[in-house]
Amino acid sequence: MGVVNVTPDSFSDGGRWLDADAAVAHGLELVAAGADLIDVGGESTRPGAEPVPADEERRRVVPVIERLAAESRVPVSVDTTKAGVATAALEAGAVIVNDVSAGRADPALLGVAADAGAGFVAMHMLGEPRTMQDDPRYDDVVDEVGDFLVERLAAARAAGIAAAALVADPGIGFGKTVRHNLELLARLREIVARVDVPVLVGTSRKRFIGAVLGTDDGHLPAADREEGTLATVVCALDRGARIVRVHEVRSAAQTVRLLEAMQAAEAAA
Ligand code: PMM
Repeated sequence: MGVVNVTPDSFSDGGRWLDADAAVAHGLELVAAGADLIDVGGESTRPGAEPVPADEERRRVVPVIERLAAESRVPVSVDTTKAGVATAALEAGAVIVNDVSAGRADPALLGVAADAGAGFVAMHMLGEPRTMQDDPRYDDVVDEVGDFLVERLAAARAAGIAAAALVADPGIGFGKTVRHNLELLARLREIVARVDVPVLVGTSRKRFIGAVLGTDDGHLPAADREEGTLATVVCALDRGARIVRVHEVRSAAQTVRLLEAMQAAEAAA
């Protein structure tokens, strides 16, 4: 899944694709580089981010989705927590709703996805973007994220979303310390085993990668987290993730192809 953020303030690429033409061109580049899905977002979910009004979010994403849906051969998802934005995005040609609140921020959103027959990504987040990194605590992060996902997937099915349209995401970086993120990745198999739907993982350029790789005098900047991202892509796919959400598709697609070749060789051995 390639990311197109039509926002002024996303942590890794904020402001770069705010112009619709630039965003569409970027999305098409990601498809050419091997993306099987394109995720378009108009509200930054970086830690501390303030919410964006629905009208503004709609104005950012709809023209981009319209053109990407018409001009690319891959499914387009909309990264939103708002039912109104999801409705407009689905009308514009999106076929998946990627909701970092898993249907909690706007209770009408699950019904919108159900009525449209859209796919739905339910992601775990502790708290909300404005406050989620304040002091996240868990007794057992893997168990608690798994419990949450099982509950939200049941809510999505109860709202009428088909089981085959669901995807679960542990929400790397959303209300988690470096240690929580590393543990979720290392023990991803436990989550994969609990949710009976494909698992999506989004680690791309996230802060915990900068924290692990940074020197004592500070974090590694987002632009320098590409190699670290690929290490997490290998880990997530090897432990059963089916979709990885990344900014740099070319290197991730190559990584996926090598992993698949090795898995095929292992199966044939
Ligand atoms: N991460 C971000 C935004 N949306 N959606 C899902 N399903 N999973 C994620 O991990 C995720 C997401 C934040 O990253 P960005 O600001 O680079 O888009």
